[in-house]
Amino acid sequence: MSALSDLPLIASGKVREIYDLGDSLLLVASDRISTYDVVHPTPIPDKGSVLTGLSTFWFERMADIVANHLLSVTDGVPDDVRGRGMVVRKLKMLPVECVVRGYLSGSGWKDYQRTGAVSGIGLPGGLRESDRLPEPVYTPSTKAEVGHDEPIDFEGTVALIGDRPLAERVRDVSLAVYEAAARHARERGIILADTKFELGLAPDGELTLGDEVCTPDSSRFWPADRYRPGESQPSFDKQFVRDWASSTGWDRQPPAPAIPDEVVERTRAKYLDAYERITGEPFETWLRRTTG
Ligand code: Q0T
Repeated sequence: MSALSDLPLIASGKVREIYDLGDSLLLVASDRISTYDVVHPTPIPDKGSVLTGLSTFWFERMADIVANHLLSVTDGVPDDVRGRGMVVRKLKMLPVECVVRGYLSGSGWKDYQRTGAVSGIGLPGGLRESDRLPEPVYTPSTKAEVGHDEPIDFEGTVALIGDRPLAERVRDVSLAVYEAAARHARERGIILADTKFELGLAPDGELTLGDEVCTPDSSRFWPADRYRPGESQPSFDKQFVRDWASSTGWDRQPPAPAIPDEVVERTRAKYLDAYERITGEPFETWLRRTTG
Protein backbone atom coordinates (compact mmCIF):
# COMPACT_ATOMS: atom_id res chain seq x y z
CA MET A 1 0.00 0.00 0.00
CA SER A 2 1.28 3.47 -0.87
CA ALA A 3 2.71 5.42 2.06
CA LEU A 4 0.70 8.41 3.19
CA SER A 5 3.64 10.74 2.53
CA ASP A 6 3.51 9.90 -1.23
CA LEU A 7 -0.13 10.92 -1.66
CA PRO A 8 -1.20 14.38 -2.83
CA LEU A 9 -2.76 16.31 0.06
CA ILE A 10 -6.05 17.93 -1.02
CA ALA A 11 -7.14 19.59 2.21
CA SER A 12 -5.94 19.82 5.76
CA GLY A 13 -8.09 20.79 8.72
CA LYS A 14 -7.30 21.27 12.39
CA VAL A 15 -7.65 17.57 13.12
CA ARG A 16 -7.88 15.72 9.78
CA GLU A 17 -6.58 15.50 6.26
CA ILE A 18 -7.87 14.55 2.81
CA TYR A 19 -5.59 12.89 0.22
CA ASP A 20 -6.16 12.25 -3.48
CA LEU A 21 -6.25 8.57 -4.53
CA GLY A 22 -7.15 9.34 -8.16
CA ASP A 23 -10.73 8.13 -8.59
CA SER A 24 -11.35 8.32 -4.83
CA LEU A 25 -10.23 10.22 -1.74
CA LEU A 26 -8.59 9.12 1.50
CA LEU A 27 -9.99 10.80 4.63
CA VAL A 28 -7.65 10.57 7.60
CA ALA A 29 -8.79 11.42 11.12
CA SER A 30 -5.79 12.30 13.27
CA ASP A 31 -5.40 11.81 17.02
CA ARG A 32 -5.15 15.60 17.44
CA ILE A 33 -7.61 17.33 19.78
CA SER A 34 -8.65 20.97 19.94
CA THR A 35 -10.28 22.95 22.71
CA TYR A 36 -11.62 26.46 22.21
CA ASP A 37 -10.65 26.08 18.51
CA VAL A 38 -6.95 25.58 19.26
CA VAL A 39 -5.15 22.25 18.68
CA HIS A 40 -3.09 20.89 21.57
CA PRO A 41 0.42 19.55 20.89
CA THR A 42 -0.42 16.24 22.64
CA PRO A 43 -2.39 13.58 20.71
CA ILE A 44 -5.14 11.41 22.23
CA PRO A 45 -4.19 7.84 21.18
CA ASP A 46 -6.99 6.11 19.19
CA LYS A 47 -9.12 9.26 18.89
CA GLY A 48 -8.90 9.24 15.06
CA SER A 49 -9.73 5.55 14.98
CA VAL A 50 -12.76 6.00 17.25
CA LEU A 51 -14.09 8.81 15.07
CA THR A 52 -13.59 6.81 11.88
CA GLY A 53 -15.26 3.79 13.50
CA LEU A 54 -18.23 5.89 14.61
CA SER A 55 -18.68 7.49 11.16
CA THR A 56 -18.53 4.03 9.60
CA PHE A 57 -21.16 2.74 12.02
CA TRP A 58 -23.51 5.62 11.16
CA PHE A 59 -22.91 5.39 7.40
CA GLU A 60 -23.79 1.70 7.46
CA ARG A 61 -26.77 2.21 9.75
CA MET A 62 -28.21 5.19 7.81
CA ALA A 63 -27.75 3.64 4.36
CA ASP A 64 -31.51 3.11 4.02
CA ILE A 65 -32.08 6.86 4.53
CA VAL A 66 -29.36 8.25 2.25
CA ALA A 67 -26.43 7.04 0.14
CA ASN A 68 -22.98 7.78 1.55
CA HIS A 69 -19.43 8.25 0.27
CA LEU A 70 -17.83 5.33 2.16
CA LEU A 71 -16.04 2.87 -0.11
CA SER A 72 -13.66 1.03 2.24
CA VAL A 73 -11.97 1.14 5.63
CA THR A 74 -9.48 -1.59 4.60
CA ASP A 75 -8.70 -1.79 0.87
CA GLY A 76 -6.70 1.24 -0.19
CA VAL A 77 -6.03 2.49 3.33
CA PRO A 78 -2.25 2.88 3.91
CA ASP A 79 -0.88 0.78 6.79
CA ASP A 80 0.22 3.83 8.77
CA VAL A 81 -3.39 5.12 9.05
CA ARG A 82 -5.27 1.84 9.41
CA GLY A 83 -8.27 2.33 11.69
CA ARG A 84 -8.40 6.06 11.11
CA GLY A 85 -8.44 6.13 7.32
CA MET A 86 -11.46 5.84 5.04
CA VAL A 87 -11.51 5.59 1.24
CA VAL A 88 -14.46 7.59 -0.08
CA ARG A 89 -16.18 8.43 -3.32
CA LYS A 90 -15.37 11.81 -4.81
CA LEU A 91 -18.45 14.01 -4.62
CA LYS A 92 -19.43 17.43 -5.85
CA MET A 93 -19.94 18.95 -2.40
CA LEU A 94 -22.92 21.25 -1.85
CA PRO A 95 -21.98 24.72 -0.55
CA VAL A 96 -23.92 24.44 2.74
CA GLU A 97 -23.20 23.13 6.22
CA CYS A 98 -26.26 21.11 7.19
CA VAL A 99 -26.67 21.73 10.91
CA VAL A 100 -29.49 20.06 12.86
CA ARG A 101 -30.25 20.94 16.47
CA GLY A 102 -32.38 18.96 18.89
CA TYR A 103 -31.31 21.04 21.92
CA LEU A 104 -30.64 24.72 22.44
CA SER A 105 -26.88 25.28 22.75
CA GLY A 106 -23.99 27.28 21.34
CA SER A 107 -24.88 29.72 18.56
CA GLY A 108 -28.47 28.39 18.47
CA TRP A 109 -28.94 29.44 22.10
CA LYS A 110 -27.32 32.84 21.38
CA ASP A 111 -29.60 33.45 18.36
CA TYR A 112 -32.69 32.37 20.32
CA GLN A 113 -31.88 34.76 23.18
CA ARG A 114 -31.40 37.62 20.74
CA THR A 115 -34.31 36.96 18.36
CA GLY A 116 -36.55 34.19 19.70
CA ALA A 117 -35.74 32.21 16.54
CA VAL A 118 -32.98 30.06 15.07
CA SER A 119 -32.27 30.10 11.35
CA GLY A 120 -35.57 31.89 10.71
CA ILE A 121 -37.55 29.25 12.63
CA GLY A 122 -39.61 30.73 15.45
CA LEU A 123 -39.45 28.81 18.73
CA PRO A 124 -41.69 28.86 21.80
CA GLY A 125 -40.90 31.52 24.42
CA GLY A 126 -39.29 30.72 27.76
CA LEU A 127 -36.77 28.12 26.59
CA ARG A 128 -33.61 27.78 28.69
CA GLU A 129 -30.05 27.02 27.64
CA SER A 130 -29.68 23.30 26.73
CA ASP A 131 -33.45 22.72 26.64
CA ARG A 132 -34.69 20.04 24.31
CA LEU A 133 -36.56 21.59 21.36
CA PRO A 134 -40.18 20.60 20.65
CA GLU A 135 -38.78 19.06 17.48
CA PRO A 136 -35.35 19.13 15.82
CA VAL A 137 -34.65 22.17 13.63
CA TYR A 138 -32.55 22.50 10.49
CA THR A 139 -30.21 25.50 10.99
CA PRO A 140 -27.86 25.54 7.98
CA SER A 141 -24.85 27.78 7.53
CA THR A 142 -22.53 28.86 4.76
CA LYS A 143 -19.17 27.13 4.29
CA ALA A 144 -16.66 29.83 4.99
CA GLU A 145 -13.24 29.21 3.39
CA VAL A 146 -11.65 31.08 6.29
CA GLY A 147 -13.16 32.20 9.59
CA HIS A 148 -16.55 31.18 10.89
CA ASP A 149 -19.57 29.91 8.98
CA GLU A 150 -22.53 32.30 8.75
CA PRO A 151 -25.99 31.07 9.72
CA ILE A 152 -28.54 31.18 6.88
CA ASP A 153 -32.19 30.30 6.64
CA PHE A 154 -33.70 27.66 4.36
CA GLU A 155 -34.20 30.22 1.55
CA GLY A 156 -30.48 30.99 1.81
CA THR A 157 -29.74 27.33 1.04
CA VAL A 158 -32.11 27.39 -1.94
CA ALA A 159 -30.12 30.34 -3.32
CA LEU A 160 -26.73 28.70 -2.68
CA ILE A 161 -27.72 25.26 -4.01
CA GLY A 162 -29.69 26.77 -6.89
CA ASP A 163 -32.32 24.03 -6.93
CA ARG A 164 -35.29 24.18 -4.52
CA PRO A 165 -36.29 20.51 -4.65
CA LEU A 166 -32.67 19.52 -3.97
CA ALA A 167 -32.43 22.01 -1.06
CA GLU A 168 -35.63 20.43 0.35
CA ARG A 169 -34.16 16.93 0.09
CA VAL A 170 -30.94 18.10 1.76
CA ARG A 171 -32.97 19.51 4.67
CA ASP A 172 -35.23 16.47 4.96
CA VAL A 173 -32.34 13.98 4.80
CA SER A 174 -30.39 15.97 7.42
CA LEU A 175 -33.36 15.93 9.79
CA ALA A 176 -34.02 12.22 9.20
CA VAL A 177 -30.39 11.18 9.84
CA TYR A 178 -30.16 13.37 12.96
CA GLU A 179 -33.42 12.00 14.35
CA ALA A 180 -32.42 8.37 13.83
CA ALA A 181 -28.92 8.91 15.27
CA ALA A 182 -30.16 10.95 18.25
CA ARG A 183 -32.73 8.29 19.15
CA HIS A 184 -30.08 5.57 18.96
CA ALA A 185 -27.56 7.56 21.02
CA ARG A 186 -30.15 8.51 23.66
CA GLU A 187 -31.05 4.87 24.20
CA ARG A 188 -27.36 4.34 25.03
CA GLY A 189 -26.94 7.21 27.47
CA ILE A 190 -25.67 9.91 25.12
CA ILE A 191 -27.59 13.03 24.13
CA LEU A 192 -26.72 14.03 20.56
CA ALA A 193 -27.55 17.70 21.09
CA ASP A 194 -26.77 18.85 17.56
CA THR A 195 -24.73 17.83 14.54
CA LYS A 196 -23.37 19.02 11.23
CA PHE A 197 -23.53 17.09 7.94
CA GLU A 198 -21.94 17.73 4.59
CA LEU A 199 -23.71 16.37 1.54
CA GLY A 200 -22.70 16.14 -2.08
CA LEU A 201 -23.73 14.75 -5.43
CA ALA A 202 -22.28 11.52 -6.82
CA PRO A 203 -21.33 11.49 -10.52
CA ASP A 204 -24.80 10.07 -11.34
CA GLY A 205 -26.42 12.96 -9.43
CA GLU A 206 -27.44 10.96 -6.36
CA LEU A 207 -27.59 12.97 -3.13
CA THR A 208 -24.84 11.47 -0.95
CA LEU A 209 -23.75 11.92 2.66
CA GLY A 210 -20.06 12.84 2.90
CA ASP A 211 -17.56 14.00 5.51
CA GLU A 212 -17.83 12.42 8.97
CA VAL A 213 -21.17 11.60 10.60
CA CYS A 214 -22.31 12.15 14.18
CA THR A 215 -18.87 12.01 15.74
CA PRO A 216 -17.94 14.01 18.83
CA ASP A 217 -15.99 16.34 16.49
CA SER A 218 -19.01 17.14 14.29
CA SER A 219 -21.64 17.06 17.04
CA ARG A 220 -22.27 17.88 20.68
CA PHE A 221 -22.29 14.66 22.72
CA TRP A 222 -23.63 15.14 26.26
CA PRO A 223 -23.68 12.46 28.96
CA ALA A 224 -27.43 11.91 29.55
CA ASP A 225 -26.99 11.15 33.25
CA ARG A 226 -25.59 14.65 33.85
CA TYR A 227 -28.17 16.51 31.74
CA ARG A 228 -29.35 19.62 33.57
CA PRO A 229 -31.23 22.09 31.36
CA GLY A 230 -30.80 25.76 32.27
CA GLU A 231 -27.00 25.76 32.03
CA SER A 232 -24.27 24.78 29.60
CA GLN A 233 -23.60 21.03 29.54
CA PRO A 234 -20.28 19.21 29.94
CA SER A 235 -18.97 17.65 26.74
CA PHE A 236 -18.84 13.86 26.77
CA ASP A 237 -15.33 13.71 25.30
CA LYS A 238 -13.50 16.99 25.88
CA GLN A 239 -14.55 17.99 29.38
CA PHE A 240 -11.42 16.70 31.13
CA VAL A 241 -9.18 18.60 28.70
CA ARG A 242 -11.24 21.79 28.99
CA ASP A 243 -11.40 21.63 32.79
CA TRP A 244 -7.68 20.92 33.07
CA ALA A 245 -6.77 23.62 30.49
CA SER A 246 -8.90 26.20 32.35
CA SER A 247 -7.30 25.23 35.67
CA THR A 248 -3.86 26.06 34.24
CA GLY A 249 -4.94 29.64 33.57
CA TRP A 250 -4.44 29.17 29.80
CA ASP A 251 -5.96 32.22 28.07
CA ARG A 252 -7.31 30.14 25.11
CA GLN A 253 -4.89 31.84 22.71
CA PRO A 254 -2.42 29.72 20.70
CA PRO A 255 -0.28 27.87 21.47
CA ALA A 256 -2.39 25.40 23.46
CA PRO A 257 -0.60 23.69 26.36
CA ALA A 258 0.64 20.08 26.30
CA ILE A 259 -1.85 17.76 28.03
CA PRO A 260 -0.67 15.71 31.05
CA ASP A 261 -0.71 11.90 30.79
CA GLU A 262 -3.57 11.43 33.25
CA VAL A 263 -5.83 13.81 31.31
CA VAL A 264 -4.85 12.13 28.01
CA GLU A 265 -5.71 8.70 29.44
CA ARG A 266 -9.07 9.76 30.91
CA THR A 267 -9.98 11.48 27.62
CA ARG A 268 -8.97 8.45 25.58
CA ALA A 269 -11.24 6.34 27.83
CA LYS A 270 -14.16 8.70 27.07
CA TYR A 271 -13.69 8.26 23.31
CA LEU A 272 -13.53 4.47 23.67
CA ASP A 273 -16.63 4.57 25.89
CA ALA A 274 -18.51 6.65 23.29
CA TYR A 275 -17.57 4.13 20.58
CA GLU A 276 -18.65 1.16 22.67
CA ARG A 277 -21.89 2.71 23.90
CA ILE A 278 -22.99 3.79 20.44
CA THR A 279 -21.93 0.77 18.42
CA GLY A 280 -22.62 -1.80 21.15
CA GLU A 281 -19.30 -3.44 20.20
CA PRO A 282 -15.90 -3.50 21.92
CA PHE A 283 -13.46 -1.02 20.36
CA GLU A 284 -11.22 -4.05 19.84
CA THR A 285 -13.70 -5.20 17.16
CA TRP A 286 -12.99 -2.04 15.14
CA LEU A 287 -9.23 -2.56 15.47
CA ARG A 288 -9.57 -6.17 14.31
CA ARG A 289 -11.75 -5.15 11.35
CA THR A 290 -9.31 -2.50 10.18
CA THR A 291 -5.91 -3.89 11.19
CA GLY A 292 -6.41 -7.48 10.08
C1 Q0T B 1 -14.87 16.21 -0.24
C2 Q0T B 1 -15.11 15.62 -2.47
O1 Q0T B 1 -13.67 17.67 5.30
C3 Q0T B 1 -13.28 18.65 4.71
O2 Q0T B 1 -12.02 19.14 4.96
C4 Q0T B 1 -11.32 18.64 6.10
C5 Q0T B 1 -9.85 18.57 5.89
C6 Q0T B 1 -14.14 19.29 3.68
N1 Q0T B 1 -14.09 18.60 2.41
C7 Q0T B 1 -14.80 17.54 1.97
C8 Q0T B 1 -14.41 17.25 0.69
C9 Q0T B 1 -15.42 14.97 0.14
C10 Q0T B 1 -15.61 14.62 1.49
N2 Q0T B 1 -15.76 14.36 2.59
C11 Q0T B 1 -15.82 14.08 -0.89
N3 Q0T B 1 -16.36 12.85 -0.63
N4 Q0T B 1 -15.64 14.44 -2.17
N5 Q0T B 1 -14.73 16.49 -1.56
C12 Q0T B 1 -13.43 18.20 0.41
N6 Q0T B 1 -13.25 19.00 1.48
